[in-house]
Amino acid sequence: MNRTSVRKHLLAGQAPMSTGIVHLGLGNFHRAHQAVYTAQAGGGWGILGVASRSAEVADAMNAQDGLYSVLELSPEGSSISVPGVHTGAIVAAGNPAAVVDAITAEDTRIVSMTVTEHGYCMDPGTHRLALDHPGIVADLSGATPRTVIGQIARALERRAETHGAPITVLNCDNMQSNGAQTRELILEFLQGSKAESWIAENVAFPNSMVDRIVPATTDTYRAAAYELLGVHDRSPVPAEPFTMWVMEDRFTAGRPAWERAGAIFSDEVEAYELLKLRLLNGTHSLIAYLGALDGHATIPEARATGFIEAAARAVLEDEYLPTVTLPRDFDVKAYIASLFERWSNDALGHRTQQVGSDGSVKLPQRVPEPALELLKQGVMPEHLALTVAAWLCCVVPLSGFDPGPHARAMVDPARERLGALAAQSRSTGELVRSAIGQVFSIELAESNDFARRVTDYVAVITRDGVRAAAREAARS
Ligand code: CS2
Repeated sequence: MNRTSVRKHLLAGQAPMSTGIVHLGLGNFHRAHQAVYTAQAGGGWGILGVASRSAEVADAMNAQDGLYSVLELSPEGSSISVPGVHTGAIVAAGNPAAVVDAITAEDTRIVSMTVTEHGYCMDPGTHRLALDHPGIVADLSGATPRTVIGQIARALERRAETHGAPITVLNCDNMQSNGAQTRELILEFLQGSKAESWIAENVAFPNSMVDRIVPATTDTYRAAAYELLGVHDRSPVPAEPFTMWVMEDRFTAGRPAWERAGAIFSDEVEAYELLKLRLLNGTHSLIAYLGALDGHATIPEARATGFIEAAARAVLEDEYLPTVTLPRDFDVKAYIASLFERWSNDALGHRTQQVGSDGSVKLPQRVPEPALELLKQGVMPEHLALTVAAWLCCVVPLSGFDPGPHARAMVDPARERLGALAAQSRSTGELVRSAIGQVFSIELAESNDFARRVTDYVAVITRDGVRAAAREAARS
């Protein structure tokens, strides 16, 4: 695969690019989202892609002239394009100093990230930097930084000490107030540093809301990409046709004309963020956990199952929707209809195992705040309790219960910790309370009613099955 062989699919055309953007997290999401917007915006902006650990994607892209394809799949048909906007790809784990150098370089004007919720070393309860995280401890000791926060912080410090050119830090992960949150974490890391006042003047941290369903690459997608491209792509990215990006227009060193590609610049990003995190991501999690426990490999399969669709509608409409403020002139009915249509995309086959993975870092962004809000109003959020219970049943060993292959395949950084908690706990109630306290927040764990509901649902799922638990939630 090279520029000539895929010329007719190239979005960025043949124009020369320079690296204005360093992007941390060269996963499929970035490659089907920001990279596509940047290619379509034109203007010569190039991206240096930084993979966190695995060399697979970076090697494939470097062997292909920085190229890969985006395979858009829906029941209406498929199409392919090649963003062609990366100037190179490196791997952070093998060369952390190169990452700091790249962010420090004077012609880098934006550093952006999709490193997942897990990548920020943030304490989920306090939303502060986890100062006991081994990566943060090591980075603070003065070693070459390896965490994303450490790398950006040290690079900002070096920019302040050397050329002083301004830069924008653009978080593109599914986190509440993602820009402001990143700023807090970086300032905590740099506490007492001389760079603090320079950062206040020269670094912007716009909030952004990103949206596109992008599964992991498999051989099936490689074969489909080959059919449409006519050449082999080692690393194509499957994606749904829908894409959305809303961000604040605060960039201290310029930006691509992303609006040309359909991005929305808005002063209501927080409203969009919460709407998406709760209605889309929160409901998605419930579909994934109920689906996996009911034996479904994919989200469209799960969503087509009557009791799961009913639970999804209930959590979305009765528990998430009342806790958000809609952006101005927003057609929420059409948005909800489009979510159910997007989850039905069986040409894409997004896996329950993928959406269910990393629940211990994803769910804290989705569940506790709406749950607490409803509890304060005297309303028991039955389906939020069911979400937490179904997640626990998927990832915590519960005696005599087999959650099935899709749940067993879920990856979660807290699996070991939760396994230890399960071993120490004298009852399911004790396990549930400690898990909620450690993963979500003490405040939620202290709501005895909520913890009791979660405990009840865990008991019903393990004794009578997930369908019985969903029936109970629907009745309550
Ligand atoms: C999903 C998201 O895996 C998950 O938790 O909810 O990756 C979701 O597909 C994207 O945020 C859609 O924009």
